[in-house]
Amino acid sequence: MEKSRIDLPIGITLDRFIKSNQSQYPHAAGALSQLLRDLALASKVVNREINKAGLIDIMGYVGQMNSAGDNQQKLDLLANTRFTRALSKGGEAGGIASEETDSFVDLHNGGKYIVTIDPLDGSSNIDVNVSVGTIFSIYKKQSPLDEPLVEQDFLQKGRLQIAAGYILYGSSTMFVYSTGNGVNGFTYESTLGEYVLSHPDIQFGESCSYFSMNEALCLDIMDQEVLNFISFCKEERITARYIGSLVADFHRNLLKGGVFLYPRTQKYPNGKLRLLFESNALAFLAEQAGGLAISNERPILDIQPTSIHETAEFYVGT
Ligand code: AHM
Ligand code: MG
Repeated sequence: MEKSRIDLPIGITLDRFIKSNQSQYPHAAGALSQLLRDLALASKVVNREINKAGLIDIMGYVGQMNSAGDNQQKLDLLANTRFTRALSKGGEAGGIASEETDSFVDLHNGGKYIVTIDPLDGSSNIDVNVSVGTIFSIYKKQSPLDEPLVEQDFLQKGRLQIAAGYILYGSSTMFVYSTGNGVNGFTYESTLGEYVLSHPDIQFGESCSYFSMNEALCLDIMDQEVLNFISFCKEERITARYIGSLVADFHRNLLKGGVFLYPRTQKYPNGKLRLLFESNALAFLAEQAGGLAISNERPILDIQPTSIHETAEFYVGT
């Protein structure tokens, strides 16, 4: 049977995998493990809601916008509620910052970890039965544990992530994460209600099979180098694939080899994707999988964020 990097067989459940990982660190108290389990549990609930979205009245817009100016969908808010509730009940996260809320939430429990999350990414695909995802990052709280959370606790370089991952709600549902020791992917087995290890020690393919970007933006792209790169991809006959759901686009490129681009445009002069909620988590996974993630010609993980909803141009892949 195939083995993962920490020598666990395909088919092992996420719970057992997390436990085995923890046992490699004798002084670990289990808080991170519990946090990961809380995220997995919430994702199962969200997965259930997404699967029945066409049958009950949870599709469509709420009629309000989030801080980035995106129209909020009912499922965006539902996912936000589910993850926030799971994390606050779980008690291991001291605070949460979500793409769907203006500011962070202090859970006032002395928890040593904080979570940044995009509860449901790919909003434009929610109502049309196309893959969407959840993206999360876990950091250590920087201020003293007995003091209230401050914004600065969330403004950490991506390099300081303790763990990061995503859940892809696609033709199957997957939980893919890393604690800095490789990337492992788990597929949801709905009859068991468990994630099981299906993609151990994921590495980017060496060749670049795909390039992914919204080509309708080409007339608005602000950097000639990006246009040159797109021309290069076309000259090399690299196949274009763009879903418009970051998790799904990233996942395909991770497994098959490819590059995702969201450059600076006239509409989004600093790029569209959020550093804390989207790019940093995927950059962490990309580096763990032997790929690269850059912004403004440097590793995106080295950017010092200055605000919670900050965006950055984003190039990630093989
Ligand atoms: P969202 O957080 O409002 O869903 O927006 C993020 C999404 C990403 O999933 C995707 O890569 C990108 O926006 C698509 O943007 P565009 O429609 O400009 O191509
Ligand atoms: Mg998003």
